This record gives sequence, C-alpha cells and structure tokens, in this order.
Amino acid sequence: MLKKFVYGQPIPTEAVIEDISLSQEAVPYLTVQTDKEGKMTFSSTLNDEDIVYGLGEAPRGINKRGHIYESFNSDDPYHTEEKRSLYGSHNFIVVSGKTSYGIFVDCGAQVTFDIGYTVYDRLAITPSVKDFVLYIIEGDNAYDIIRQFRRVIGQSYIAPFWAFGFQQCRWSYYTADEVREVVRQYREHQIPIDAVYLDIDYMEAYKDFTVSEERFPHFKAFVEEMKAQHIHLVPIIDAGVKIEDGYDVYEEGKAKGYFCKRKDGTDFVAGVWPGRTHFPDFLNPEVRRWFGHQYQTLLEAGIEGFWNDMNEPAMFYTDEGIAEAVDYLKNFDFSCNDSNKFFELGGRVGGLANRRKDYAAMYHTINGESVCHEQVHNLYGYNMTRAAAEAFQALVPDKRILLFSRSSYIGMHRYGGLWTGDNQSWWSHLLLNIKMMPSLNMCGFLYCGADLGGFGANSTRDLVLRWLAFGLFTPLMRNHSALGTRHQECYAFGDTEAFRGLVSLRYRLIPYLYREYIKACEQNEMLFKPLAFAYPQDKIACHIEDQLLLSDDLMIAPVYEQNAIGRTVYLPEEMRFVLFKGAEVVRSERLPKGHHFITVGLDEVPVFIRPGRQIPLCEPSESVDQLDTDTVTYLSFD
Ligand code: MIG
Repeated sequence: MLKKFVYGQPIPTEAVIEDISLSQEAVPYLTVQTDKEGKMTFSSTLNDEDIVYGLGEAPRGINKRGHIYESFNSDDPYHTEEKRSLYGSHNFIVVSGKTSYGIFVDCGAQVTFDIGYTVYDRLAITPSVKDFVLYIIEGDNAYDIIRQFRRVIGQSYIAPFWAFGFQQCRWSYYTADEVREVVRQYREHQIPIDAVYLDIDYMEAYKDFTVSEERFPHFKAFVEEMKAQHIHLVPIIDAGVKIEDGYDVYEEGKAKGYFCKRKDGTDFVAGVWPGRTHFPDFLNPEVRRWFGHQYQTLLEAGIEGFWNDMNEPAMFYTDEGIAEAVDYLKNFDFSCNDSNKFFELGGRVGGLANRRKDYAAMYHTINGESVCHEQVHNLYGYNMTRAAAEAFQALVPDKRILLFSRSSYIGMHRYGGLWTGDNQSWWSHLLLNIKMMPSLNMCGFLYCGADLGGFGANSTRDLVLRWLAFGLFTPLMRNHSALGTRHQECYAFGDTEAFRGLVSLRYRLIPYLYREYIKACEQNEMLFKPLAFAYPQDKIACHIEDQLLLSDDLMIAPVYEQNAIGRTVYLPEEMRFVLFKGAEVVRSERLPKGHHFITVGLDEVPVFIRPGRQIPLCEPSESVDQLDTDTVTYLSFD
C-alpha cells in the first residue's frame, strides 16, 4: 500500500513510474513540522527494537540508526564513518519493528536523514526545499515493503551475460600495448577475465567520444583483436565536455544551447580533467537524445560497455572560484602574525572543488524554465546514464550494453548499474562494501560492485584476495586502482595460484549468479539480503551485518580483517558449510544452528547452503564465452 503526498510544485524525477493517486489523509507514522522559512521536517520516535534499513549508497552499516546522512551527490574519495554523503542519493528507508513502514522522499535537492544522531530515539527527515513528493509504504514486513517500492520504481537494468565475467581496470592503461600486456598476463597465468577498462587517458585530451590515435591507433581493429581473445574493452565517459574550437561535441552543444547555464544565460564553465568544460543539460530530453547518440561512435568501433564518471557533476574549480582565491591572495596581509589567517588561506586556495556556491550558480532549462542546479543536483548523473541507455535502446535495440555510473538517484536503476566510486585499499572498506550491497539492492541497484582491492592507497596481496573472495559474489566484479598506487592486478604479487582459484570459482558460479540476478531484476527481489529478512524471529540474526544472504539459497560470511585465520559465523538454522579452496570443494559438512569458528585461508571461500536448497556449478573457463553452462553439478544441502 503506497500513499503519496505532494508538497509545493516538485520537479518530476521519474523515479516512480507507476501512477499513484494522491492520498487524502494525513501522513501516517510521522509528525510534520514546518519552520519559519517553510522548511518541513517529518519525524517519529524510534523504539529500541526498530531497525532502519535503506539509503542505498551511504556510509556505515545495514542498520542506519545512530547517525545523520545527507543526500547530496558528492565526489569525495574518503568514505570514512563521519561522512554524510557519497556519490548517490537513494532517499528510501524502511523502519522495521513492531510496526514497519517505508519512506521515500522524492526530491532532486538535498535531503537530510537524522536517524537518531541529534536525539537517539528520533528519526527526522528534512528536505532542503519546499517542493518534493513523499511516499509512505505500508506492508507486512520490511521485505514486503521493499518489494512494493521496487515495483513502483520499475524493473532494474539487466547487464549482459559477459559482464558477469571478471574485469580489470586501472587508472590508466595508457596505450594499446599496455592493455595487450594485461590480457597477456591474465591469459598466460590462466586467470579468467572478460573485460579491460579504458580510463580517461584513452581519449584525445580528455575529450569525450574521441580516441587518442597515438596511444590507441586503429582503434576498431584493436577492439576486434581483443574480442578475438574474448576481451571486452570498456571506455569511460566523463560528464564535462571540453571547451575547444573545432571539437564537434563542444561546437554542436554550444550552437544548440545544450549546456547548463549561468544565471545570465551564458554557458556555465567548470574545470575538470579536460580543463575548462561545459556540462550538458541532461535534465532536458532533447539534450539526452543528443548526448546519448554520441556513444554511437564507440558502438561503431565495436564497444559494448561504458562507465559514466564525474557526473555528480564533479568540479575541480570554476573561473569564479579561482578569481576569488586570487583576489584573496592579492589582499592577503603578509605581515600579519595570525595562525588562523594561515589556515584560512589554505582553505581559500585548497577548497575550490565541488563548492556549493558553484552548484548554486549553475542553471538547467526544464520545460522552458530556468531551474537552479541545487534543486536537481541529485538527478544529474541519473540523467546522464539515462541519456546513454535510451540511445542504446534506439541504436542497438537487440543488444544488451554494459552501463554503469558513479553518481545516481533512484530511477537510474532502470538504465544502468553503479560502482561505489573511489574507495581506499582499507580493510574497513571491504566491510563497507559488504554492508552496502543489501542497501543498494533495496533501492533497485542490482548490477553493482566496489573497486576490488581498493582504488586509492596501496593495496596488499591479502587485501586483494579477501576482497576478491567477497567480490566474486557481486554482479560487477572489477579490480580497479588509482594512478600512482601499487599495481594490484591478479598477477602483480608474484604468485598467481590463489588469485586463479578465486576468479575461477566466480566462473563456476556464473550460471547460478546470473540466473538469480535476472530473477531479482524481473521479480523485484534483492540479490543480497540481511539475515533479518529470512529470520525475523531470531534476535541474533537480525543484528548481524557481516554475513549476507545471497538470493534464497546461500549465506555468505566473508573474512574482512587482516591476518585473520578465519572468523566466527552465526548460523540461524542448520546449514551445509561448504569450503572452496580456489574453485574446488575441500570441505562439506552440516553444521548446527549457532556460533561456529571457521578457518578460512586466503585462497578459500566459505558458503553455507540453506536447508532444501541447491546451487549449480559449472566448470571454470577463461572467459564467459567459453563457459559450458549446460554441464553443471549441484551443491546441495542434503
Ligand atoms: O578524478 O578517471 O571514480 O574510478 O579512475 C578522478 C579517473 C576521476 C574517478 C573515478 C575513478 C577513475 C578516475 N576518476
């Protein structure tokens, strides 16, 4: 049962695609307060036993209680506990307790969720603007509420089969030869792989939809050469379009007025990788059509997958910001002997990226009207990805194209997947990855994953192995690392056997994972669920966050601490414990309900099969193309 309440005159987000009539009654469960400026807060008292699920891509745990979150898509590579925003805004939560209800705040502007931060038993939700839609979802339990919500937001994007293969990324593989070398290493060491990514340096001067002829000569032939080895190349596309005379995308976008504007109607300018850029106005359907069709150049070269980046949109600086900083420096009193001034100076010069002031100075044209970016900030990456997906539908209707985005909003889940952005090679981020998966699934994002091994900072062999041992269950299984960090490809640490084993296990699981993934997309299910959804009566299970249910058949319990020889696992019922060493089963026994310590080596993966369940396994292969999905053996509880 969904109840819809409209406040002010909201800009349609198209997150919800089912027609829902306006509710005539008062908002249930929540107390509504309006402050002097007309800002509204919806609040309720949380009971001790209530768990609050949701918020998709957000810091902290599965249970969101005890902190404050701000939906405001942010390019921030330090996903530490005190952060309130990451790259996506997914304003859906479920309060689950004696009574359960779901809340979706459909609003492109910032929304604050204070979930027992200011007052420990108080939930308070405050949209930053007066125009938004509020949905209250009632149901039997949390999962029922989630499935109803998923139904009204529409079916999740379905990725191609090959996109379940292992994928390798790095910022950057600079030349075709570097890419060839990556593939050679994987093939030589017989570590399965299906895709290699092209980060920003494949482009000519970071210009979208161009390919550097110097570094990637005869691109089309190169794409074909890779395909002959069962490798898909996946290029990045950034949101900003380089300002450069003679560059067709820039020229055309400018001539047609397709870029975001300043208040005075001139094209808004921000510095990103290409230098000074314009941002396409993705909120305008005509601009979406135009930008989406630019992908055709790469489709024609044989490309079948893309990742959309920098679409919060990230801004390194603006002309206005630099002018202010320069002005400040000119007027700086060098004779002053005040440390506070010194810190202020650092802030003025170092704080030029992603300023709220700059977002507020950017304008969109929606239905002929000028709308400040602050009102629709969280919809930008969503609509960039929608632009691409809608163009693929028109250009290659019979083909599934891999597509995922960094920034997102609910609604984008119909058009693409997401990756969780710039994490770090920290053990805590492996745990964050585990905890985030069910929250993302709740909000419709099923094709997702984190940068395995960690993006920023230097990784270590054991961290990459443990992360792969979890990542082999996630739809997007991609190892990615940043410029200047230690290489972390599966062959980068000397020995390769453990890596080969883990990636091979992924390939053995692909028929099962893809089947369950499609089912979850089509039936509005979650692929990863908290234990609480299957064992609501079990108090211990309800508060476990480092074990997950995978579909209805398996429980997984990844190891996420350095130097651990294993971990404690809680079984809410009798299950079959199967231990894989690489791709092979080395242990299989039934374990009774309760706590168990299990030993798990760096090359091992434990899974727990639930009563009455079984999963198919095929033989490993070097690529998804070569998988024999018809010949399977079953692992079953019995
Ligand atoms: O400012 O393209 O999250 O995956 O490697 C950094 C370079 C821009 C951020 C992405 C990351 C990518 C990187 N990009």
